Amino acid sequence: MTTMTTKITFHIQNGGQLNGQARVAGDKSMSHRSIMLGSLARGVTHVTGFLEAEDALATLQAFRDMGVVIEQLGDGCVTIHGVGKSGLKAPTKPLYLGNSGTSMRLLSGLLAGQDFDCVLTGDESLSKRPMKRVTEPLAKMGAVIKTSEAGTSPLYIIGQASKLHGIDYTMPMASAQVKSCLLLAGMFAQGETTVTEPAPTRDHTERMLNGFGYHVSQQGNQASINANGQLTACDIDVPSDISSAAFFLVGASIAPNSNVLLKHVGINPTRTGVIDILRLMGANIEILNEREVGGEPVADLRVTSSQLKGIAIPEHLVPLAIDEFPILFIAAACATGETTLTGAEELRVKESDRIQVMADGLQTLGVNAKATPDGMIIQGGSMGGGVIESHGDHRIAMAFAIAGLRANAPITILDCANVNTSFPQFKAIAANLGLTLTSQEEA
Ligand code: SPQ
Repeated sequence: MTTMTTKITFHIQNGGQLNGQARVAGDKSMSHRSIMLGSLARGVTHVTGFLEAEDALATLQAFRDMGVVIEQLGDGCVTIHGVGKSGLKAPTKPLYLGNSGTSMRLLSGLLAGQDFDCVLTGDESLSKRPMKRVTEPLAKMGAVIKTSEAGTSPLYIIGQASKLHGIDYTMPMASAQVKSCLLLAGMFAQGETTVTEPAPTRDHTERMLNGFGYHVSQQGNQASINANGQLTACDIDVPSDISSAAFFLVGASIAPNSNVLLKHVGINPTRTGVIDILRLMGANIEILNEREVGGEPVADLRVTSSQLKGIAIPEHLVPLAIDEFPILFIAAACATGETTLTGAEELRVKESDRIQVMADGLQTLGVNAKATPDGMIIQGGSMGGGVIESHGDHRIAMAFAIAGLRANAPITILDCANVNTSFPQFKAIAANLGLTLTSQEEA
């Protein structure tokens, strides 16, 4: 177990191929939501495939801090003894949410209408991320939340039990976190809350609420909810996270003589932009054994090596692949020709500025990559080695680890401890499939 102050450095021996099969970590978005909704349900919810990584565990701890009994039984099995919609208790200390934007933004909505006050805090990166996108629409619903002047956390939430009211809100950006935050607040508001999104975003909150028997109506780009429902405990099987699988979809595409089978991956259509983009680039990805598990589509994915080609990434795919751009930029660097990304300014406010940090890292490896305000232009070609600063962003660290498969010299990646926020088994699975990765830990 690493501590928050442990520094982890990855060393990647260049070259190699990926072969074999793997079941990657459970879906992070669904794991968060399973704890939130299971806690508010009546009865006992059993979760399998839960992501036991720092972000989802921060959500789990927050609910324990609010009096919910949650048992971790090992191997992704979690039992939640739901307390009902009005059963949460005031925490005795600030709720610490680590690196997790999803925890903070969804909890701000869920907690705005409680009969107690609370404080939400996070690590250095989370404390810099924009929270006005949730606090402003929540204020329109009657919520009282204090932030820093810049609109960042800590968030001081003054509970407004029975005082919230529904709103009709059109989001200025495509964000599943903002949508989910407002739907969760809407469960405690008088009247109807309707959220309109400018482009489709992940709909796990809507699907899971319906799975718990809480009606959310969805029409086109609108989702509506009111306070008249109750959540009834159910069993949840969390599939593998396509955002974690994406590292191997790209790895096996760019490394010669590779053939990887990724088992039980969530292929919700609001998450599969990475497959669509890679296929447009010429990747060989087969979707096998499609099935539905607990209201979410799941499949096995087979990927084999291919010569990728550069493309102009269609903007409508951007929100459907929003977390996969760090690894897609590596795919672009290995492709023939130019890849351009536009309409992705949201990447600048993730765990790091993923446009700038990836452009800097690619340039370190000798790739012609140019950051633009809302995306990147990458000329594919060869990649060298070097030392990469990941800025503590898990997806940057894992993306450059995979780049090692095609680099012509070793790559060292600094500040990799946060890989544990979303994919603690990354190193073991990557090594098992064929990546030569060693890590060094320092207190
Ligand atoms: O939780 P966090 O830190 O915001 O995680 C990220 C990630 O890369 O893991 C974003 F940095 O995923 C978000 C994602 O980008 C998870 C998420 C969700 O579960 O609802 C939605 C997306 O964020 P947004 O801002 O587009 O709503």
